[in-house]
Amino acid sequence: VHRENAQKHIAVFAFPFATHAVPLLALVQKLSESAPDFNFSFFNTAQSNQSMFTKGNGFERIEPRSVENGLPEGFRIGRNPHEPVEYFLKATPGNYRSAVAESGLTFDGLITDAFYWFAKEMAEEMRVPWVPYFTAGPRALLAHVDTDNIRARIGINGPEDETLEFLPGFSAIRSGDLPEGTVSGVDSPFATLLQKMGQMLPHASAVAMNSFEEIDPIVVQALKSRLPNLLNIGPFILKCPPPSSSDIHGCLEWLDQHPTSSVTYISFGSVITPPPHELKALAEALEECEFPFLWSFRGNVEEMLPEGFLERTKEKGLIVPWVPQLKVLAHPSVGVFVTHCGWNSVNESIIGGVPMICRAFFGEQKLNQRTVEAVWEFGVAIEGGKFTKNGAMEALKLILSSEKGKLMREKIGVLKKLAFEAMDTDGSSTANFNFLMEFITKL
Ligand code: U2F
Repeated sequence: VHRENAQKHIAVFAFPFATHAVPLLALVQKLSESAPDFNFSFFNTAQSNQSMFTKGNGFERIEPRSVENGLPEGFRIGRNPHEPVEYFLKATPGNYRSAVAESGLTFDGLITDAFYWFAKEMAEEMRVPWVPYFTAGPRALLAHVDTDNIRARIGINGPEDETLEFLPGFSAIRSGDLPEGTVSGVDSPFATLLQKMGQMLPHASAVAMNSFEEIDPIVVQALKSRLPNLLNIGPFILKCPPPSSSDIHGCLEWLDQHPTSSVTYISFGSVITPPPHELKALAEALEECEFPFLWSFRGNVEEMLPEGFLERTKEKGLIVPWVPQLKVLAHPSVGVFVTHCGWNSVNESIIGGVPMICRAFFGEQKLNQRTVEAVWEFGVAIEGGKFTKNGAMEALKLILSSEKGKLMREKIGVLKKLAFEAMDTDGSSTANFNFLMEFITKL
């Protein structure tokens, strides 16, 4: 192929749901800053691209390109957040193939969300390397890479309390904690996607992930023996923090008015709103405990929280639709994070050194929750897996006003230090990022 200049071009395939595309774009942004000879095409749904490519954010040489979202005409988002994902997966990989063909471009490399196992085949056709980016943690990745092995050892749909001693680092993990689709719900399209991902990743050129080696050394070692060039490059948000403009509700100033480690921060990420009876139970617990709280709330507050709650707690609580979470968790006033255990939230809690109360919902969140509680021991899972008033009160008191809570804060402080060290100029994640950079620039 004749080229006009020495510019090389990399195709990037994003997964447009939950917090997947944001960290992938952050990685591409940093790669593009360090590799001026490269152009990037960011293939993603138009909607997801629109939410990220805002003017003035420094995305030179990264071209957003649209792929079909697969939604039927007139589709309206209902209560089930997984529905658009199912439609999208039906259109995939055809939508990526046609978007690449329509671009008319020739690419020198393929960087994709790790979910896209099919990119391996496309990369082979293009005769270029494939670098998948896994946006969750090392334990989830090991569960996916070893899915066939795990199924052979403990079967499908077996008892949920069997521990996984045979998997490195997993002796405190029970089969019921594994990511959805590993040994239960195995017939869903998503389970198939994850299984194929696990089978295909060992054939990638390198596998990048948003974590750091010191977080879970045994598991990372096991992954290194299974995957070529495993590159933990995170917590990447330290290298590429979100734009600082977003504290429109004045959360940080509000936090300034509270004593150290006193505030409960609550968020369930970008996809989930807990069911009404659980929200009510959590609200009642907050009201009775009288700890100050900051709540990033998805949905209609008046409708979903107990009658009169807002008025009664206005001195104690601040409820807003979105907060600058990284900064909130890094604020000294925050004492505990009530979370769904999405991987980005776990990373940010570690960066802030804030213990967690976990209420996992889907995907690999239960595995993150179990790891926080039983391996790292700097948080608790909510009793019975769902919010009740008593369960929430117990957990809040444990972390905010007991010796055990203090110990948890110390333990997460240790991992916080390791996270910052990994991202330091001579840290492991920096070395891994530099390796990735070199790999790309040699293309
Ligand atoms: C999916 O996760 P989610 O998007 O539901 O949750 P997180 O991974 O925790 O990411 C939420 C991000 O949104 C930010 C927050 C995180 O970076 O800082 N945020 C914010 O800035 N302000 C707010 O008020 C609320 C949130 C999935 F559900 C998980 O299971 C996966 O682990 C994850 C990564 O693959 O994606």
